[in-house]
Amino acid sequence: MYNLTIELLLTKHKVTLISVKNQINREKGVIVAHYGVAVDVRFESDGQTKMVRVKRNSGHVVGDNVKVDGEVLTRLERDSELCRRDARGGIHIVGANLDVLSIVVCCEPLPPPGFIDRAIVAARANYLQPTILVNKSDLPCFTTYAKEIYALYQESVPCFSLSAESGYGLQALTDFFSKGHRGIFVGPTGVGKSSLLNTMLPELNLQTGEISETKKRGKNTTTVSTLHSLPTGGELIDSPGFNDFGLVDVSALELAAHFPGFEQANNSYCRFRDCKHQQEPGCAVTELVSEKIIDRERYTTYLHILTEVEAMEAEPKYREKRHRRKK
Ligand SMILES: Nc1nc2c(ncn2[C@@H]2O[C@H](COP(=O)(O)OP(=O)(O)OP(=O)(O)O)[C@@H](O)[C@H]2O)c(=O)[nH]1
Ligand SMILES: [Mg+2]
Ligand SMILES: [Zn+2]
Repeated sequence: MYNLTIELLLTKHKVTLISVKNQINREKGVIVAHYGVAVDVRFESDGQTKMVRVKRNSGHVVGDNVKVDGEVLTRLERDSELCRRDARGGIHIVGANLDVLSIVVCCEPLPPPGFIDRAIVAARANYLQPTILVNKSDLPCFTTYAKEIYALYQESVPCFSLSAESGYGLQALTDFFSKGHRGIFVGPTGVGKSSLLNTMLPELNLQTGEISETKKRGKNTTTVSTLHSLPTGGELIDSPGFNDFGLVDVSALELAAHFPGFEQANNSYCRFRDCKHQQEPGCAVTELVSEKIIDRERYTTYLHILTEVEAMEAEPKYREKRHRRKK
């Protein structure tokens, strides 16, 4: 009788301890989908997903680590975040706690001019590894387009040729992410971001859209960002397409240091450490442009983005904001 009571007591404590432990673990999770007024949280402890209500404009994004206490969700500090500015000046957080930015492009529909350059600069300025995914390799326009992209960017960032339609190249991409990266697919609507994920994860079945015959554009099919784990390791976020990748919190000097194609000049150093590659004497970039080693069109794109960034830096409102954000 005595022994039995002790045993029962021990069992009761054990059960209580286990359930307390489960509760603590269950609280921590990551946002895997965002629906505006609710988010899906995947819990660390058991991998289960639960929908939790949040305030509209809560500022939470997919990839955010959170703690859930009943119906109350608290966001944990971010390791990284990537922002963009739209054409009207609105700032959007593209993703949080990422280490790779996958810029998805194709020959139809084409990305807007400067999209890839801005995305690479934004990624580098936020310590993310940019990659370019050239999709739709099954289309006749692919060969010429891919040649162009590889000539411009291959030396600067890893480039992948892919087809969501045929599955071409997807093993190489899966291998890249299996090293444990968390990446996000960004790009204009209709380039095949969701289709790529569907081919990589056949059970996924994300909605994909048609390309308009007349406008040769997509139709903003994806409206919600979602995070997916790859079976061989790594995670990928599908995001809604957009055309404006305006830079946020990137200074003129950061632009000068991170612009793709200038790496060889940065390695051989300009005379001044704060060179913005304009008319400064001893500028390695302008020298390589005059030697036709750096393409003049690329340099013109750089000057165009530099003018934008400098105009932004001159705004007192911007300086104040940047100071506050960097704190
Ligand atoms: N030929 C060909 N078509 C593709 C390929 N990948 C996607 N598509 C087509 O392109 C269209 C758009 O694909 P989506 O996957 O919806 O594009 P998305 O980038 O997710 O677009 P949003 O969600 O609107 O940003 C669909 O009709 C797809 O079938 C590909 O590799 N080859
Ligand atoms: Mg999509
Ligand atoms: Zn220079």
